Amino acid sequence: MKSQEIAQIFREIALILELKGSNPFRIRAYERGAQNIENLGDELESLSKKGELRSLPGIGADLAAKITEYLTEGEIEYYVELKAQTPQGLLDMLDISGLGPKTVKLIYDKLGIDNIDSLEEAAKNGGLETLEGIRVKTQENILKGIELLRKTSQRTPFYLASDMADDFIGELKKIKDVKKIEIAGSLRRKKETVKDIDILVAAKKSETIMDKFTKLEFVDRVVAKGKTKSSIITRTNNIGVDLRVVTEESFPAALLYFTGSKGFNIKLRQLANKLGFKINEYGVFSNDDKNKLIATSREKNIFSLLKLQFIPPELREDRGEIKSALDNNLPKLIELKDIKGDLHLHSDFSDGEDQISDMAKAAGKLGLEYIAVTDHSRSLKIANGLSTSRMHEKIKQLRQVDRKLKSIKILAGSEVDILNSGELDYPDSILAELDFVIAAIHSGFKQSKEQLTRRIVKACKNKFVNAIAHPTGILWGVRDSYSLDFDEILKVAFDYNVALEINSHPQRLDLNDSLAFRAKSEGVKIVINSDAHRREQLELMKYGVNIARRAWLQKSDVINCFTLNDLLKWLKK
Ligand code: DGT
Ligand code: CA
Repeated sequence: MKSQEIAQIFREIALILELKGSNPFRIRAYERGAQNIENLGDELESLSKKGELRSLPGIGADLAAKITEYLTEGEIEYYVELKAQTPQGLLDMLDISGLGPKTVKLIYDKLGIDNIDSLEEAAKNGGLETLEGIRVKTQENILKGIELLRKTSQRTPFYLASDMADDFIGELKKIKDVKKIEIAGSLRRKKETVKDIDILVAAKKSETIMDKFTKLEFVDRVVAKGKTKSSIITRTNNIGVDLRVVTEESFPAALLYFTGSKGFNIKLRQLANKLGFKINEYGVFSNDDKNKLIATSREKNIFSLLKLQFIPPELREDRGEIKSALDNNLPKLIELKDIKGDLHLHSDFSDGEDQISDMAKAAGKLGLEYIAVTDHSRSLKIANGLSTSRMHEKIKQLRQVDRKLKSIKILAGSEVDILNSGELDYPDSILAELDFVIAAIHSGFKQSKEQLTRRIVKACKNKFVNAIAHPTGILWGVRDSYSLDFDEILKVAFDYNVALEINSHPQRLDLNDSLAFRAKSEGVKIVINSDAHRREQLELMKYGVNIARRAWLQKSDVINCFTLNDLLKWLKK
């Protein structure tokens, strides 16, 4: 999406300007510009063509010209120059979570530190403490931020890679020689994060395809260019993309092979051997006559040949899926269309952007039968949490809207903070008025495993709590999950009939697949929610469903796949 690419560039410009100590109004202008265009999609291009960019809030002549420059030239010269004037190491330092441009500037100006390695050394030796405003705690946080950055910079979150892959597929499909094209690798398996994007093409000849691939506008640099495989790095987000071109005959076996995972491939090959076949990336061969290729036109034919149920890519992780497929016992995995409601979303009563009625109508358009509007509770001041009196006002308004809208049921809910004591942020008298209560930790992330576990356990025991939101607190690139005694949490969730959430926000995806799998095997129910803060974000649900599929979940495992009646019955238990 061009609008998102430009928004990202504007944000970087703002950061670099801040590093340079430029005029705050100018900095703010780029930040505002980024905010106002990032969700426009194709609308941005049509406005640019009509010369109407300046009708957008926050877009003056200067920013409008830069948007048009990017749309026509694929580059913004001012940005290129700014970057060239700034040491790369300083730009890298800006990627450290919790380290803002003001501090980077301070460290650079006073100590001359202009790269992450030197920063790490200085922080370890306490060398930053000489600076005003930098405390021992700040140094520790910088070191943690560096560690997190090193860990996350190797991988890309699914949603970014998936959008990027769609852009590549869209362009590659236009090439006449391309007979078949599929995404492979961890992206096809819908992993939360991927190392790179693997794309597989079937064609007779590969030269023109490789030429065009390596010259696409999304390409920053070419790492390798060959006849069967080429690799590039993308301009946005630095994602690696591998393109492999194979013959049409080999395509099904190659797709199977390059989808992986490696562990799954090994097990599958062993099974094939036992049955008298050899499979590799070129095809399926009979073992007695090595050169005899067994024709397969589709990947699923290979599974039939091996007398296996088709194993969806999401399950190919060597977690017992081959054995289940042999026994004809694979779960019927949940699909997006099985989701009947969304039980965690926000309205403008707290920190959402849209009114209750707009959220409800948008959810109805997506085919949902019910929603719970779960605004934040009173202690969460930064998210405009509701005081008890505003909560009463909200419930009243919500019931009115619900009576008017016939197409969808609106439940009164709250995302209630679990306080440090493990008590909830509202008295029982308020909780009793709500249809759905999802409890969450939003503070004290650095407490011990015992403390955090105790808080969640205590919340589960509250009779009004129906679910726990984003149970491990992970936020991609910002913070790791906190440590919890998950066995204990599963036990109490089961005993007290509390569902655990798979939060679909693409930076959360929490529970992850292996924890959700464990929850299912302990009989604990799951709820998959969008956590939308505006209408469009209701569509994030698909990312949560991906995780649920990787966790072997069926619709019976997930409470928001229930009909409204069944859900209400479940909530009463
Ligand atoms: P990642 O790390 O997120 O990119 O994960 P994958 O699974 O996409 O890994 P990648 O890109 O290294 O390789 C793509 C697929 O190719 C992998 O899932 C299975 C297959 N593959 C790669 N290397 C090997 C190998 O050494 N042995 C086998 N059996 N398969 C391999
Ligand atoms: Ca890969």
